[in-house]
Amino acid sequence: VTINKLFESAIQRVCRSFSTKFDLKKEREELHNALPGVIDVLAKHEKFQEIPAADKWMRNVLNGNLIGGKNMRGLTTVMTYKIIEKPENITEETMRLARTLGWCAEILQAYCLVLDDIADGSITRRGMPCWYRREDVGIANAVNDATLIHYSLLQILRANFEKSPSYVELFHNFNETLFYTSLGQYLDIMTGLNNKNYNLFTMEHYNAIVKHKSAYYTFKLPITLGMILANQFNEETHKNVDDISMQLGRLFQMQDDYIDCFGDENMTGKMGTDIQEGKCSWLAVKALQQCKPNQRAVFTVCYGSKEPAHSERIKQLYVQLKIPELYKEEENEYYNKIIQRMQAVSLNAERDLYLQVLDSQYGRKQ
Ligand code: DMA
Ligand code: MG
Ligand code: MG
Ligand code: MG
Repeated sequence: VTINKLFESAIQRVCRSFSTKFDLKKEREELHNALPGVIDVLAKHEKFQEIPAADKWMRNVLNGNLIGGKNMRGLTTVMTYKIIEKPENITEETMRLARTLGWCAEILQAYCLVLDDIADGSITRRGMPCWYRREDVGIANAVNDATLIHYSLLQILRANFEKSPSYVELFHNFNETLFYTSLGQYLDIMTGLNNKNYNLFTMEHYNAIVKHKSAYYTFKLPITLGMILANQFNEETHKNVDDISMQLGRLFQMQDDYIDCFGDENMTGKMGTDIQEGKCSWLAVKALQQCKPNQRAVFTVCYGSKEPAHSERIKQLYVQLKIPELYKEEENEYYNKIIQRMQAVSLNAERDLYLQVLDSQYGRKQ
């Protein structure tokens, strides 16, 4: 608790010195107000005259998968642009473009989540049934909807940036991010289907999973988008963005794994499935590091099983092994390490940006 408090006051001190303090609440509202306009460009497509029902369905798909989340990726995009851009260059139009790119990052996530929930056998997301489990959707639609969502992203990007010199670079970034995320999902899925062979559950393997499945699309993409829009994505910023995004991604996914097991469902809006699915989570890796042979035997029997009593047994084992305490410790250590890395950034605005992104993330329960 004292360590937590220490870090809290440290971040507050850092925050007070920000030259541009980003107002998350206000920006979230503005982001939301921009969504109908962002989606409207899709309706211009001639195909909707031929198939009018599809217009309504696509809006339904996008609204159903874009609303209700924290909009962290969208906000990070806008935050980056606003903090990095020279104040004299910020206009209503450039802010509209920043929010549009923010929504594109959110759309990329929506695409990933629709499929991730099917892959993970998840039940709820954002306090609702997962998209594939909704009565008016079902798995056949959901799989196809992923393609519709992906198309929307590319079309919105084209409608807004086709004539911009950065169109190709933006396009490339979305494409690469999707590729890296899918590589991460591949590692995540194949380790989950492990036939009780837990030799792969190492911290090195875990780091590779989370770097790919989480860090690129959650941090590197949104920050890169904001920097491209501000014309500030260059060799120097790239190195910082890359390093810091990977660290933030690691912290973020470690938290995601923790709340999958120990979080409050009313806060997270999602029921955990990592234990049942036999995922290579931070908790599982840490537990296997601490296990005595008899505990490892319990782990091997109960992990990756759909039996509720087995999941409970794993949670008990985590508590016995003091995994929550180890988690708090490592979270603080990691947080400290990231602050140190950020302090080494020489440009003031860029350093402020990273610290504010971290600030908007730390200690989350959702
Ligand atoms: C998230 O992994 C990664 C992607 C690419 C969606 P996860 O399955 O742990 O996410 P969640 O806990 O939100 O289902
Ligand atoms: Mg999942
Ligand atoms: Mg998953
Ligand atoms: Mg998770």
